[in-house]
Amino acid sequence: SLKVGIVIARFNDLITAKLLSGCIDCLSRHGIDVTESSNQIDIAWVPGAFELPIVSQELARKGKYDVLITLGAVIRGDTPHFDVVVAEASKGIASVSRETGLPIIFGVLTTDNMQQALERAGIKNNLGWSYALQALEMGSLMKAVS
Ligand code: INI
Repeated sequence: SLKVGIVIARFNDLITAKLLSGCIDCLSRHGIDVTESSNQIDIAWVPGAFELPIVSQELARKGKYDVLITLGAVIRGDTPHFDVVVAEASKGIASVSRETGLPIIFGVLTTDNMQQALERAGIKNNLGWSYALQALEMGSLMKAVS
């Protein structure tokens, strides 16, 4: 019965779209209705990882979701402001989670290059699957302890 919100960055969507498909596959195999008409899952696309916190905050405030998953990919080789984007995304997501009491999974890959990102998005292992499992665990745990 968990309701899951996914906030996903379009920047590096070659990678983030793969994370999303791993995520959806895992949620579906664990009984979440992932069809178009589902009321158990919503997906919001944002321009980049920097925008993940503000949209997560809006979704968290709706009170509709048991857990949020943020998906992004920040690749060091591509940008001199890697550290800024990663720091703002991670600090922002952590503070939204604490302030709203909603578990938010940090599914932002931070890699040195595209090859490492591809390996984590499906070539070797799809971390989107792991983020979905962590979301199911945290969504259930927070329901149980609150
Ligand atoms: N956003 C990402 O999600 N990944 C990146 O690697 C990245 N790079 O390379 O700069 C990136 N930048 C965009 C940023 O997240 C914002 O969308 C943009 O600055 C507008 O606020």
